Amino acid sequence: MSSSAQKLVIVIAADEDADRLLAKMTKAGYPVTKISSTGGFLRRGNATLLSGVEADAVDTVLAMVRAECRPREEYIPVQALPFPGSLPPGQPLQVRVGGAIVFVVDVERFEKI
Ligand code: 2BA
Repeated sequence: MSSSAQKLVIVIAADEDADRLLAKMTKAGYPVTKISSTGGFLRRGNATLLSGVEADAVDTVLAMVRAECRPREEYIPVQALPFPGSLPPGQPLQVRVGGAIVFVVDVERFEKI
């Protein structure tokens, strides 16, 4: 694999979506690593997937992300937040959950040692 054409796709997703995505990517032959992570705002467990792929495969991977990580809305009581004092009490907070946050970054060098 030539490192000049390689991209690192970083996907932060809900755990259950990430597991499906991981299975789909693996089945399609894309290498992927799952790291357990935690969102700073909700302090819920989520998952971070790392996948180093050729630049021309990025769109295919992103299509899989879109198919498996659909955004939805959830209403969270302010008291249930890990830092309830920072928001005024009142209506539950509407929060986007699911979906995915994706970063695509250039890989300067890739080595398998
Ligand atoms: P969390 O930080 O736990 O955020 C979960 C969801 O809560 C966010 O979904 C967003 O809908 C909402 N949210 C976050 N901060 C908020 C605020 N100050 N006020 C109201 N609602 C807020 P997403 O935006 O889809 O983010 C999902 C997870 O992706 C985040 O979990 C965090 O772990 C990660 N993430 C999002 N943007 C990131 C970034 N620029 N860099 C690194 N990680 C990021």
